[in-house]
Amino acid sequence: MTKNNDSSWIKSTCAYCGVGCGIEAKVQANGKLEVRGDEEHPANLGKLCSKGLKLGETVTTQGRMLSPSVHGEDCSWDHALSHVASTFSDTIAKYGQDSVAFYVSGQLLTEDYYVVNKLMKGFIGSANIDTNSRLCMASSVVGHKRAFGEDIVPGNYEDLELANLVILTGSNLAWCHPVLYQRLKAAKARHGTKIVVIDPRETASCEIADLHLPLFPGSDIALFNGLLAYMAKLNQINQKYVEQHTEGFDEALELAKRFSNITSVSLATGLKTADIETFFQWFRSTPKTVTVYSQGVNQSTSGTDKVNSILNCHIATGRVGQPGSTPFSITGQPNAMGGREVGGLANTLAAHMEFGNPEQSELLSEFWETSNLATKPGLKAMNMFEAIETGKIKALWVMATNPAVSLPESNRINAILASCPYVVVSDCVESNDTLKYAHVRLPAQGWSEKSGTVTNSERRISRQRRLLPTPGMGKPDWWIVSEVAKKMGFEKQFSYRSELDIFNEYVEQTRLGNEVGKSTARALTLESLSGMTPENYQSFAPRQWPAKDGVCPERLFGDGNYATPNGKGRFVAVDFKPPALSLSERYGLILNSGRIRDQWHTMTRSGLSPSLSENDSVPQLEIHPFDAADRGIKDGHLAKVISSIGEQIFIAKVTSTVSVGQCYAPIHWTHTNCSDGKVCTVIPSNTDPFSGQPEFKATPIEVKSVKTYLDAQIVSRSPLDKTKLNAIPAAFWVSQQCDSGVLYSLKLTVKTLELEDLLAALMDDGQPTLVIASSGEAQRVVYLQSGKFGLAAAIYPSSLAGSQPDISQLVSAEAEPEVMHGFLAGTLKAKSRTICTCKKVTKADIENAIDNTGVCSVKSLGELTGAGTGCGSCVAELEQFIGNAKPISITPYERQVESACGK
Ligand SMILES: Nc1nc2c(c(=O)[nH]1)N[C@H]1C(S)=C(S)[C@@H](COP(=O)(O)OP(=O)(O)OC[C@H]3O[C@@H](n4cnc5c(=O)[nH]c(N)nc54)[C@H](O)[C@@H]3O)O[C@H]1N2
Ligand SMILES: Nc1nc2c(c(=O)[nH]1)N[C@H]1C(S)=C(S)[C@@H](COP(=O)(O)OP(=O)(O)OC[C@H]3O[C@@H](n4cnc5c(=O)[nH]c(N)nc54)[C@H](O)[C@@H]3O)O[C@H]1N2
Ligand code: SF4
Ligand SMILES: [Mo]
Repeated sequence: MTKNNDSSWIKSTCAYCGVGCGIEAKVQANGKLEVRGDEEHPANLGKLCSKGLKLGETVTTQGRMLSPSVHGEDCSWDHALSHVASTFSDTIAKYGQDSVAFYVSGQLLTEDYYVVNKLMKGFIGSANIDTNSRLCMASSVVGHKRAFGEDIVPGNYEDLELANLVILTGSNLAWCHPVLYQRLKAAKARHGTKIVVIDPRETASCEIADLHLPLFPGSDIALFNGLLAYMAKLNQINQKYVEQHTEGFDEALELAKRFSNITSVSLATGLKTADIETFFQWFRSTPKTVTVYSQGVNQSTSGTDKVNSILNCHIATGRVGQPGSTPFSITGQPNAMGGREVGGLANTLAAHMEFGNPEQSELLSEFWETSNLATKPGLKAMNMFEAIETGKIKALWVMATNPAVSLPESNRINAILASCPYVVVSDCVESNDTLKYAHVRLPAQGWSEKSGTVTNSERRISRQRRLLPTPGMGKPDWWIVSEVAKKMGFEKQFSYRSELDIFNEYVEQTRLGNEVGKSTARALTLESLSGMTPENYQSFAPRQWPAKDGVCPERLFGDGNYATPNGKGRFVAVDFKPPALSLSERYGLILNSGRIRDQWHTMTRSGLSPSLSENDSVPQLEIHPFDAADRGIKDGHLAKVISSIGEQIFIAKVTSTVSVGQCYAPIHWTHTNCSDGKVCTVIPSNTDPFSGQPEFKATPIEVKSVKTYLDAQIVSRSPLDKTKLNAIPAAFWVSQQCDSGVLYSLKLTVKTLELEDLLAALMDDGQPTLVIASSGEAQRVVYLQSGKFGLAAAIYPSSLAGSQPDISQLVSAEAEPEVMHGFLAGTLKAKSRTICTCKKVTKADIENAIDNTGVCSVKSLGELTGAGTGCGSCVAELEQFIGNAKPISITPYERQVESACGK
């Protein structure tokens, strides 16, 4: 049977990033979910990255929220929903409609998003609904609206393959959109696409870069304004296009001219003039250019202006919405795009209809049959939390996001959540940092149980299909919201029978006033999807919008007609401003934050996969060797990050992929799985004036070493009590999911500690010790539970860290008794770090293959070990082992040395 007509494989969409890969899933005899790439899905044509491939490991009932609860007591759905509905209604009656708020997420399905937006903006009559897209895409949204007149990504993924020059700026595509990165890499192999990476760090994406521009954090506008001025100076502006299809060019050029001299660009960006020149020349001589940008651009106090500085260069050359030639804002979350479409952001209405357009408001009121439509934009995420702080908002409903971790100023946000009179949280897990503050907890269906639609970064709508039954009492988010809406008195408008009813309503909404030429028209339309039957919806194949009858454009604005009232594209005059906070004597390093390859956000899902935890299992602070040496910080030891608003401990990773003076920390660890490592604790909330997006990537900090004497590791079948963990004399602990158990790594501040005493402090009584074995300086113990392995632990001097075995092997389902005995005898070998997650190839496997066979290419290494032959995300690292990591321009480290030598 061929892959595609075996009906036991169900097609759906990956749970994670905005590439929106199609998957096929099959429930195996043991109940586990097998996942493979869907060869028919246009986004990925069968490919998946490590996270997609390991989705099956994350669908577990372990740790799921199973029942609704009110004030800590499990209860019926009816009770919980009535409680929410009456508290919201009472609050509104007493304090007005702006005293309640929703904080939602790009991880909801379009149908979920549609209903919650409808309830808030249509019936409660306030626009105090915002989403985590505020932290993610808001600057791009405003940039798009300013330049194009509507929030639209004009291009398609194929454009990355058709281009002759691809600029990745503020995007680590290799790790964050891996399948698209692999498509780009394959295109480069076919026709030699030139690739420029603009990023302060040397990232995995630099593997395919012909030029890496490690600019100073936040200096993008100087570079792109310099590019615009350069193009104008050399008469490379597409004059005809600019005259016919655009406005505002002269003003934009006027400001850009501040950087008409390459030396001034070099001073502002820290880049070598020769590199700037090369970049400018390539842009000038390559009509087929795609600029991909993401959080290094958006998450900045000048994020919106950064976006427009990029768009200005594309508009000036007519490189918008052309095959292989377009700007490309790449989206983060699986359905951030769907959310932007239905209107999840506080400053938009619905279906690309906007506040300030009375005709659109009228159409919408009539369509929703409401007299209470919101009349003004609501509060953006940070302002929403500030309004809780000042008592203006009294009831908050958080859905599918974890603000206690992901908003800046974590300590303040946590205090705000603790002080909010009424907090409702809908989530699928039973614990995360935000759920701690919930008065009402509502169990939502998880990815594999949900059904509906999502839109990816290239405007392609795909179905997410139900694959598994829901554990406990979990319900779809749209159902939960609709039931509350009904109980609040909006019975008629929220009586949906299924997600299809909602989808059909949304399709009709995109048609409102959308006839060409009308002042209410938008490019967003799903017209040709009207009136879907259950059969059509079930078999719906991925398709892009605009979805119109007849000929439908594959790209937008390619004909020079924009979505602005007069049809002209707009230049925006922007100027370079440095990040909000500058370095000082006290805070002399700049902290950048972002993602790592194998984890997703706050780890509530990817953290459940043992395989995904094997590559990077602890929160590491990347710091340059010079800065580390200055501060006595050693690789693998603790480093405390201190900023003006807080401090947090990480494990130091000393590396010259970050420049001197800069550090990088991952966003994934939380106080649910770690004592520290929560990066937003140290990040103050400075936001972009237009988009409200926080500056997550440029915080002045200082770093200090933290002395510890002993390391301890504990692996247990069942999780340990966190209160007890927090009470022991450890400067730091972190937990990690492993095969059949949880591994804890601790850094102790005491010079001596008996293992028995440590365990007595952590465990309930009554479990017999099998053996305590001490060999050399280490102490080891194994506990049995009902004759089976229950827990193992070891304490050893911190100086031995790195040479100790990873004891997660002991709890593995396949662990043999010899492994246990080897551990107790101190002969168990250290487990090597996994490099290739897909094929489970470790560092030791790779080093052995190289030593024993002398392989000298990644290809033969792959043939020998399998490494790099899955999703390909580890290839950059494999190149390092082979020793032929390609020199790309110069590394940030060399640049610092050169500038220190006055070159
Ligand atoms: N593995 C993984 N993939 C993911 C996610 C995940 O959690 N894990 N999350 C998804 C989501 S929601 C998102 S939004 C995307 C984010 O995808 P990306 O934006 O690619 O990811 P980040 O790591 O946040 O940041 C990108 C790069 O911006 C660089 N940068 C920092 N400051 C500047 C600057 O001033 N200028 C420039 N030009 N660059 C700068 C950083 O060094 C970093 O390498 O990833 C998506 N994909
Ligand atoms: N310092 C720093 N901070 C950042 C960033 C950064 O680069 N640096 N990036 C920002 C960006 S771009 C983003 S997108 C955010 C992400 O930050 P968050 O949105 O806070 O992170 P997630 O872990 O994705 O949180 C999603 C929550 O929803 C739950 N969930 C998953 N699926 C569903 C569902 O279908 N229904 C319901 N009800 N719940 C569900 C999950 O269990 C989890 O608790 O972080 C932002 N914060
Ligand atoms: S690139 Fe990876 S994480 Fe993103 S959608 Fe595809 S498989 Fe999922
Ligand atoms: Mo994001």
